[in-house]
Amino acid sequence: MKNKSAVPFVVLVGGLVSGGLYAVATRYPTMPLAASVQAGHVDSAWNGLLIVEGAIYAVVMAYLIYCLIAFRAKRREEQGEKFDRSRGRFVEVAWITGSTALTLALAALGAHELRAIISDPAADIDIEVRASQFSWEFYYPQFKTFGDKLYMEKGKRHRIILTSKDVIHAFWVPEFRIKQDAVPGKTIPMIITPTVMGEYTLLCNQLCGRDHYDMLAIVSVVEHEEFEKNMKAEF
Ligand SMILES: [Cu+2]
Repeated sequence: MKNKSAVPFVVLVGGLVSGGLYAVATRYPTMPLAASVQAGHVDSAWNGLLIVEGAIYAVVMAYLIYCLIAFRAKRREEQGEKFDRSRGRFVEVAWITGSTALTLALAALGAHELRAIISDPAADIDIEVRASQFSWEFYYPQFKTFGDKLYMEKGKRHRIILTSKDVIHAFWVPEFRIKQDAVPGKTIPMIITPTVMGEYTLLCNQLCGRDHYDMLAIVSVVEHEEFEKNMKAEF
């Protein structure tokens, strides 16, 4: 059982390991619900990364198992069979070129999805989000309405205009996958397009003081009529 049988062994066992990983990953998803267009972009970059990492892990593990069996010592005092070094240079070059190409490809994938998230800043609804110790305040300039609940309309592009009154906070709604620091003295815009109706939680994701843990707000994604109705009164 030498180099000749390495390839079919690695393919078979690697296939089994990556199949197992795929089954577990799809059965037990690690991400919360994806409730925005931007979440789709983040998730496809994340899933692409996981698939490549899973495949590499499976191949390396399969080859490790192969080596344990193929080059084992027959008896305690014996040395195992020596590895055939004649193709070492080829393996080395292939590994380095392959992993360099792969790293660049993954960076390109990440850049592609990031560009889809941050480009085209045209928005339907502007929302000024003001963070302070330890609460959130929302202002809708088009409607001249204030509130402490973040209302969003399903399917519309919202420009979140993020500011902070005191220290650094961070805007984070896990279901939208967008996380952005709110920095005093800076105004930071970002686009969020919610796709699933429901209530979510906005969390502060930057340790900002004693009640940081309690710096939460309700995010409510609603249909057009309800959104308009809520904009008529302070909430
Ligand atoms: Cu905070």
